[in-house]
Amino acid sequence: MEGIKFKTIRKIYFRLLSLGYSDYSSYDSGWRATVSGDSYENDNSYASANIINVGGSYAQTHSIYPSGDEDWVKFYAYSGNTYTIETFTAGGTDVDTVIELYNSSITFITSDDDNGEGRFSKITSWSCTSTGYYYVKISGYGGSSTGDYKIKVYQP
Ligand SMILES: [Ca+2]
Ligand SMILES: [Ca+2]
Ligand SMILES: [Ca+2]
Repeated sequence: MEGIKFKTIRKIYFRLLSLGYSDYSSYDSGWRATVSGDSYENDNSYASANIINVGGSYAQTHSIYPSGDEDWVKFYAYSGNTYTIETFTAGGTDVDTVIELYNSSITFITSDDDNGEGRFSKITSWSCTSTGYYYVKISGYGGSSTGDYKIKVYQP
């Protein structure tokens, strides 16, 4: 019986590996595994958005998992500056991202599906006209695509 349980754990563990997960903090040391996606969860609404600093070196690695997952990040932008918001491969299983940009009142500004590499999203040279926090919602295309991605916000 113990042997059967152990095999089940290893199967889930290797599934996580194959998805490119580098964070096993959600992995239950008991024989039940809890798959909960990336280490930034729960970030499924603007109210729980994580801050992402502006600059290519501040790229964050996330995943869209499970199916239907949404990730929200926010960045501080200054009026008069332009910003590029880009998702790109994390080296694992790529998700087909869709990104949406909102202002601090969660009013929709713009969105993109596939302007980045492959099926990744990129909002290029968005001009900020009001200083404050801006929110980015990242989801999987059609609400069904899952996998890993990186995101960065930078001044082009
Ligand atoms: Ca996620
Ligand atoms: Ca999420
Ligand atoms: Ca896409």
